[in-house]
Amino acid sequence: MSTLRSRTLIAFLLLATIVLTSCQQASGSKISASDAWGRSSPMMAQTGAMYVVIENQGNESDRLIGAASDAAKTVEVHESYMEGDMMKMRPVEGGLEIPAGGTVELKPGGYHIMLIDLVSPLEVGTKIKVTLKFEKAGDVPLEVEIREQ
Ligand SMILES: [Cu+2]
Repeated sequence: MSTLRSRTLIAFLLLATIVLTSCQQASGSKISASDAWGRSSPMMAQTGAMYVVIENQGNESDRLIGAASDAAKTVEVHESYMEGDMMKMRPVEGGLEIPAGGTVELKPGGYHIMLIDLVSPLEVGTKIKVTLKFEKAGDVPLEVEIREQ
């Protein structure tokens, strides 16, 4: 094989590798979660809330359809809304969309993960485990640090 031909072949293989790698990264839903934290709860509280930033680096949208934790009996995806001047909340119908290439921030006063029937109060400095469930990406386990309000 001549030097020129082998160089062409190497260049072709490199290019093929790059194309394949970038396809793999972009296909489907690619979910990452960061900055997960929970709000500390008073001693007698039955419920708590946690927040997280969810990013989808894939090329298909995904949905956060539920969550589970051993820190609470029931875990729901909630949204906050105003009724008059009262802030209320309700479960997100049909799951929370995480658009392709997009970021959704769960934060106080907005979307949050509701922990209902806490097993024990959420104490500052401790950590709980919460698993987010996505329609396409499946289970995403999180370590959630409990912070001051
Ligand atoms: Cu809530």
